[in-house]
Amino acid sequence: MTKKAFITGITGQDGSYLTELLLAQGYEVHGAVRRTSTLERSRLAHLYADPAVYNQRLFLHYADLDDPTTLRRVLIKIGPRELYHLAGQSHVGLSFEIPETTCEFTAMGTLRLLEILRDLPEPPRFFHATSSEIFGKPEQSPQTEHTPMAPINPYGCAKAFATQLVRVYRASYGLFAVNGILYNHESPRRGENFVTRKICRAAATIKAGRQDKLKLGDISAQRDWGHARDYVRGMWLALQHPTSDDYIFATGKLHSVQDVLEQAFAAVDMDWRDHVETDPGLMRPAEPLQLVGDASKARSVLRWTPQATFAELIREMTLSELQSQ
Ligand code: F7E
Repeated sequence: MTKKAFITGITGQDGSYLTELLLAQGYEVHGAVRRTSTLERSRLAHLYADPAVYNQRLFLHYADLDDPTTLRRVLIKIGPRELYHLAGQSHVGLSFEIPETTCEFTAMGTLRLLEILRDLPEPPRFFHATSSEIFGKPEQSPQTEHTPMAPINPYGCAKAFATQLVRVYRASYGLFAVNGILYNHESPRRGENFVTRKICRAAATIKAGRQDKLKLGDISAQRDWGHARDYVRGMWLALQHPTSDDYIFATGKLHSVQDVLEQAFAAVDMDWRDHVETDPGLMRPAEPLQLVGDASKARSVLRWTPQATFAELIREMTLSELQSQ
């Protein structure tokens, strides 16, 4: 029988890579899309345009995290075996501007899904894409699945709430529910307001002579950056394991925003120092400290290892931007 998967956030970076992986594995893939008049589906455009795939093995449904009745109806109709919950307001800086919307979708949206699963006679295996932002200012570095949560922004708080609820529903109702604690993961499909894409895009546009300056916030900020394609493979592996648990997905290596600048501008033979300006408006009220993950558990239990290096990732992103100039 064909395996069916359902994805919230299918039009996002991770949703598009996961869709490709699942289709390659022979799955029938269903995704929830928001009811908006402009349909932002560019990351799925190549699949959408393929008559052998769209509406044959890939199906999109109007459903949203603030509309549980519709979600329930769609899930009952499809009967997926696996559910990947990737949707939510995922921009940390923006979460300071729109904290209620962030909590509504990221925290309450997850609770609503868990409540639906709890009622289903045969609930699907559930993957929750949570975030290193739950650790905020962590007591230990690198972090493990046992590091206490200490979020320092509205997004991290919403993710911490949802992460703990996944644990509660797993323990209390026996749901097969996984928290994937994902560190920053990027690709040419990353949203344009995240720092790696912003930098790689600017490097290519400056190279093409259509931009001169790039405004950034704190370039000393450090993150553990991996490739999104590696991380969606981890999501899938976590749902194939016989039991459900929490897993860190990370490279274990810290780099600064300045390292991203160096790699991206080197890929186009330029010096970033000639083009970068600091904009105090892009500084965040609070910055996490030393968010770097220890993925030993995913490595030993799931046999997951990230393939792409930081240098390969930033180069791939910058060259992809050059091509679209
Ligand atoms: O910022 C600094 C900024 O917005 C990275 C999301 O996927 O990963 C992501 O959250 C760093 C921060 O990602 C600019 O202050 C400097 O220190 O690319 P970002 P993020 O906040 O780490 C986690 C794991 C998630 O879960 C999130 O959903 O870069 N930074 N200057 C800047 N950041 C941005 N966006 N723009 C700047 O101009």
